[in-house]
Amino acid sequence: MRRGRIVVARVGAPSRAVGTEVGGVLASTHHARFQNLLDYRHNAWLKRRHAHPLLIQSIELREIRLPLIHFFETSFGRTTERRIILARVTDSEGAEGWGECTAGEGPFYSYEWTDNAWSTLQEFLAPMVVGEQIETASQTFSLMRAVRGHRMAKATIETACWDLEAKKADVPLWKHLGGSRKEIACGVSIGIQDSPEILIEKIRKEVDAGYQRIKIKIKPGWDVNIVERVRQVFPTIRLTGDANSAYALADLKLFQELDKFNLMMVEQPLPHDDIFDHAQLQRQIKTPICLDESITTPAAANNAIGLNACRIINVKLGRVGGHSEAKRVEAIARSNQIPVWCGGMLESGIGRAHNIAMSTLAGFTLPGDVSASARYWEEDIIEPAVTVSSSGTITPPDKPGLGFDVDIDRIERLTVKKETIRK
Ligand code: OSB
Ligand code: MG
Repeated sequence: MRRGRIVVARVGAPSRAVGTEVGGVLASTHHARFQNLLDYRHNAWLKRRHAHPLLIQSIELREIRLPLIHFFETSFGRTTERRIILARVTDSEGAEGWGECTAGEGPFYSYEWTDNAWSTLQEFLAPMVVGEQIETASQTFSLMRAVRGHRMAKATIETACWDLEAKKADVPLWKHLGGSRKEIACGVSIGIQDSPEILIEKIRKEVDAGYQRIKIKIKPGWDVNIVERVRQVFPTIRLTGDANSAYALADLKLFQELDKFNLMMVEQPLPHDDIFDHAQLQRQIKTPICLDESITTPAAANNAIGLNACRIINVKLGRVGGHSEAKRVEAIARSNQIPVWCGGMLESGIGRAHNIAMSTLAGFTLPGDVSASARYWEEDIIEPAVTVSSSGTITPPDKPGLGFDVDIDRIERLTVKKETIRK
C-alpha cells in the first residue's frame, strides 16, 4: 500500500492544517477508516519529533472571592465563601493557560491554605517556572522539585501549563492528557446539615437530578445514625460516607456497624498521614476503604495499594500536584485494578474544567465529585457553566484546551489581589 505524504504544520501554528493526505483519496469512506489510525500515529510522531517547546513568559496570580450558594460542612469545619487563587500562565508567543489552586480557607483538609499557597507561589514556585523553556507541560512539575510538598500550589501552575500547551496544539485538554471517555459519570458530595431532615431533602433533590452516586459527610455523632436514616428512605442508591480523617482505629466497631448499610465505600476514615492503620481497618471491615487525604504522591498510592490499605482511590489534582502526578497515580491504580474517581474541592469553573479533563482517563471508572456549577455558584467564572445531564453525566468539551471560555471581566470584578511574576 502506498503511504500518504504527511503534511506537517508546526504545533502552535494558527490553522488546523495538521493532517494526513493519503494518495489523494482521503475522502473515500474506505480510506476514512484508516484516518483515525493515521491521525493517531501522526500525532504520536509529531509529539516525538516536533515537540514545540514552551518558553514561559509570565505568571499572573489572582485571588478571587466567591460566595457559595450554600455552606459546605465537613468533619473539619464549615465553608461559606471561597478564597480562590487563579494562575494565568503566558508564553513567549502570547498563548495563555489557566489553573486554579484548590487550597482551602484554612489549614484543615491539608497544611496548604490560601495564604501559604499564595506566598509559596509568589516567592518560590512562579520564579522557578518563569523564563524557563520546557519541552512539554509534563516537565513543569519537576521545575518546582526544590520545594517540598505544596502540591496544591504547584498544581496551580502545572495545570495552567497543560491548558496552555493543549491550546497551542489545538486539541481539547482531555485528549492531550490521553483521556478517552466521551462521557464522565458524576456524583455529588453533600455536607453535614443542620438536621437529618434537611439532609434527606438534599439527597432527594440530587437523586432526582440524576446524579449517579451520593456521598455524605460523616463525623462522630453524625454517622451510623444518619446513614441508617438515609438508607430507610433510599435503600438502593449508590451511597458513600466521607469522614475526612475524623476517626481512629479504636473506632473499629463503628465501622463494622456501618458494614450493614451497603456503602459503596467509606472515604478517609483515619488520619491524613496514615496508611498502616487503614490497612488494619480494611482487613476487619467489608466496606471498601477509599483514600483521599493520604494519597499525596504516586509513591503513597503505591504504598497504600501494596499494604491493602484501600480498595479505591480518590484522585484530586491539587492534592497530588497537577496532571502529570495525577496521571502517575491513575496508572499505578489501574495496573493494580484499583478503581479511581475524581475528587472535588469546591472548585470554580477553571478547576472544575481541569477535573473534567482528568476524569476522561481510563482508570476513572467510578462517579466523581464533579458536579454542576449551579450547585455551588450563583454565577461561574467560565462560559458556559458546567452542566450535568439528567442521567448524571458530563460531556467533555471539544474546544481546545480547557474547552470553556474564561470570563475575564467577571474575574476582574472578583479579584481582591493580583501579582504578575515575570523574568
Ligand atoms: O474530602 O472530598 C473531600 C470539599 C472540601 C474539602 C474536602 C472534600 C470536599 C468535598 C467536596 O467533598 C467535593 C465537591 O467539590 O463537591
Ligand atoms: Mg474526601
